[in-house]
Amino acid sequence: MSGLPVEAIQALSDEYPKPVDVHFQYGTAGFRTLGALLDSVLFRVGILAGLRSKKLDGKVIGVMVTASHNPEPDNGVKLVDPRGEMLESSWEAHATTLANAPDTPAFLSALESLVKATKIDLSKPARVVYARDTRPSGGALVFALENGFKAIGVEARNAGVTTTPILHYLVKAMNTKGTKDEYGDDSEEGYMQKLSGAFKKLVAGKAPITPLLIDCANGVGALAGAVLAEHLGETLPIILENGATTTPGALNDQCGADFVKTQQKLPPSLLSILKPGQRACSLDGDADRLIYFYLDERSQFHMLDGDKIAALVAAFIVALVKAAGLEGKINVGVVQTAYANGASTKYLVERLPVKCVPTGVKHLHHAAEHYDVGVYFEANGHGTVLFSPETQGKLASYQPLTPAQSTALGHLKNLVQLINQTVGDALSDMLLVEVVLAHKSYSAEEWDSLYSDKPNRLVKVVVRDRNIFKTEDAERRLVSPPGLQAKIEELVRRYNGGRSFVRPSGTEDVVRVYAEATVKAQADELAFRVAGLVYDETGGDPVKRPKEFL
Ligand code: G16
Repeated sequence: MSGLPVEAIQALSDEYPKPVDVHFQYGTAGFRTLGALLDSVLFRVGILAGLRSKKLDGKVIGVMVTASHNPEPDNGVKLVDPRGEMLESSWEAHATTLANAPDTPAFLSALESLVKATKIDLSKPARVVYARDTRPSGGALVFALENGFKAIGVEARNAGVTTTPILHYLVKAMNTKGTKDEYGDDSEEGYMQKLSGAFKKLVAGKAPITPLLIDCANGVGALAGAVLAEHLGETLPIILENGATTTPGALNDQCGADFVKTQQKLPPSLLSILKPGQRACSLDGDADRLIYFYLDERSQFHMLDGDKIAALVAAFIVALVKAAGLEGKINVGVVQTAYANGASTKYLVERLPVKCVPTGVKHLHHAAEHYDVGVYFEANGHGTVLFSPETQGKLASYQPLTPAQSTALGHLKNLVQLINQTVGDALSDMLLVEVVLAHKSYSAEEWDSLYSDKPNRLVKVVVRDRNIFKTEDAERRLVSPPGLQAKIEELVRRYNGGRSFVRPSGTEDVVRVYAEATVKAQADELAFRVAGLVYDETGGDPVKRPKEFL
């Protein structure tokens, strides 16, 4: 026996039986499915988080209860490692194994195997900080999680209802507290002060910023956004919209970053509110994604997605590095995924090193760590900028030769404070965008004109088993089901400027199809044709075949 508190675990575990016939998977962003199915998973994750902390000598682990952009009835949970980054991938498999143990004896035996295989010293302390978003199912799920903590003996801190990025910040702040690398005060107030303080320094002396409208997706971003707005005061006037956090069914419904990105249109609730030329942005349900948009003078909608944010920010940082006299000493690179618009990739590769990796923050984050300054953004608005520890050291010790170099160096140092480097953070990214726009005196329209997006379309296909879809080459090619990739390529060849790929979602039970072409109608047609291929190839019910699939 490994010394696990078997009786305590057993007694509580029996209260959280695993639903029969459900297979759980720790996917792109943890476990995610209908909230009503997740009690047993949350209890088990409570224990897993405790073990992860023990394995890491009592370092604080984070647990976030959220399903982010998914519909309100969904919920989910993800673990955060001590530096505020996503759970180490080898532990994702352990999480999946534990979640799928059919009953308490099997769960206990899986725990024993984990403790043995990973050589966990159970006498070590376990410390966890946890939070949840505003979903109605969150309270009960947190209760199950707390019982998991109780079963294994975790010193747990409840961070309440907050955004995913604030939880990541807290993990890093708690683990660096009192060290020379202290990330910030380990409280929401500390987070707000850090961001707003850096923002105020960065826009000092710039022309007053016009009001920014924020669509909060009726989620937790509305709560954090209101606090941030108070800290920012006049420096960034904010108008919060879609803040109905307690209205049943409102979360992510017809609003939020995922709606804007996938529908490529204004949330209906903003139709009579947004004025032509005014800047606006959407957060998602847990405020880790950001999409900007505006209406031109003819009231035409224009979207500025994660790719546009990457282009804006990367160019700004490159210019600052040069102005500081650090060109050649600090290299800036960009990380994207296959969803990046072809025009954005073209724009970026002409200026910087660019890498393409599979979907999922963890892949982008790790790739970005290889650059001195790594800018990573998914087209869906997820992203941040990482300054490597060596780069931060260089910035700290560098002696500028001129006042202009000194100013640029100061801006770079303040950016390090402004940007939440633990994970993509909609509020921090929004401040970053506002800083760049203020420095460049850009309107949303001028920013938009950096390059023109290629027309594109994203379609979801519901299939019987999305696990049969396997990809390679950073998800740009399918290797399974056999033969399907060749058919997709055959179709793509018929479209001018065509590009398309297919991959299984890691957060929803669907397969995603992306297509681009030179003309919008052709991008739509290509996407629906590929979706039709995917549907038919996988034996979809002909009666349920969506009529738009060609
Ligand atoms: C999560 C991940 C993102 C990913 C998105 C969609 O976002 O953190 O990296 O792009 O899911 O993933 P998939 O296409 O596999 O469903 P969020 O905002 O839902 O946590």
